[in-house]
Amino acid sequence: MAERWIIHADLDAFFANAEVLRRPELRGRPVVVGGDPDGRGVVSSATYEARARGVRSAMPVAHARRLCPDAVFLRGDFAHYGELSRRFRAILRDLSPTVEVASIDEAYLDATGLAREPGPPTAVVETIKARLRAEVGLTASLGVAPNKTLAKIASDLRKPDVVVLVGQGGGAAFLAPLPVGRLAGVGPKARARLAALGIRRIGELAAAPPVLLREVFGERGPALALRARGIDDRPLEPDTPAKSRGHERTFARDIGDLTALRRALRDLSERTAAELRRGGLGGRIVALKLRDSDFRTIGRQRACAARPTTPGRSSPPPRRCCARRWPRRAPPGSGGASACSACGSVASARWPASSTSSTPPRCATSASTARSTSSTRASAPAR
Ligand code: TTP
Ligand code: MG
Ligand code: MG
Repeated sequence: MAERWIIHADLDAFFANAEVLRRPELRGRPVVVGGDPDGRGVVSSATYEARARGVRSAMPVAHARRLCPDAVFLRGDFAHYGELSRRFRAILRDLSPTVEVASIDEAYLDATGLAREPGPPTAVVETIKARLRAEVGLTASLGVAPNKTLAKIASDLRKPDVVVLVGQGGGAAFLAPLPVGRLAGVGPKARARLAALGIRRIGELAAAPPVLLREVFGERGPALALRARGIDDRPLEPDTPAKSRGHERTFARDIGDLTALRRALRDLSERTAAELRRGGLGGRIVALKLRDSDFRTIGRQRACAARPTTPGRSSPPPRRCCARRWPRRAPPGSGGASACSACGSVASARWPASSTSSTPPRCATSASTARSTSSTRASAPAR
């Protein structure tokens, strides 16, 4: 059987480098893309020159400004990034019929059988890098490995502008020394629990008794144990629709007034619902995210009875479902937010309520990254 080769490509400092691309005078300078530099937005992306000074994604822009006062701060231009992302994906699709888009700047490509001789698909890798430079003007880091887990971790390991190869059968040894947090699905809470058990590296996780992993990760334990050993036979899922839609807003000043927060929540919910309607989508789970002035984030989510996102009905679910579980007193600086859901099969079947069409709705094709004071989000589509 042909050796399986998966390439994971992730553009380097995407939004920030996209800005440098159209303003060559910024090349070599620290550039930060995020919310209002004089306000309270968060950093979306920073060039590696800015990162060398400690600037990181999701950091408050004000903090980034303190670390790197001479950086060029820019607001995002999503139309520009969307066009570059489209060109990036087109190159990958030219090279393989099986491409899974994972986010605006990353995708997996199945390169199995594309190499002329046994061994890694070197020519495909070189073509991706060369075409990206020539046709998009950007660099990416590539992970080349026998499966998705390994390729994804490899692409992120030594950014920017590198290719990291994990050979056939080399997965376990490659992963063993890495911190457990590198594995998808091992978040801060799981990391803390594992650390308490003396497990910090992926190799230690791979060797942990199954019963212990089940205790920490529940049903996901066995799958995670396999991944920790470098085993992952998940196929690529080309054209997977995004699982959620949402909106968020960072307020220019702290808001502790619940009425104002509810108004903002309604506005965000309406925008999310309008977007779902435009796409012929429905939703089932409503999620609310609120961040306070100390940048602590609180999240709540709840499945609602299936309902179409008609104008009259789009706003109530977030409040009814989520407000109940909200902290009694909104913390100062908070922004309300919410809403997400997905066209789970029940919701899909009922959408749109007035339609005579028996075709289930099409699901979202992209989702924004939620990262700020408040957000609304709809998730979980099924075709
Ligand atoms: P990433 O690939 O995570 O980050 P990056 O491309 O800026 O940097 P690198 O890959 O070299 O580490 O995300 C891609 C883009 O998505 C990023 O340029 C901006 C946007 N983004 C956000 O808006 N919010 C976020 O929290 C993250 C992580 C990314
Ligand atoms: Mg990137
Ligand atoms: Mg990325």
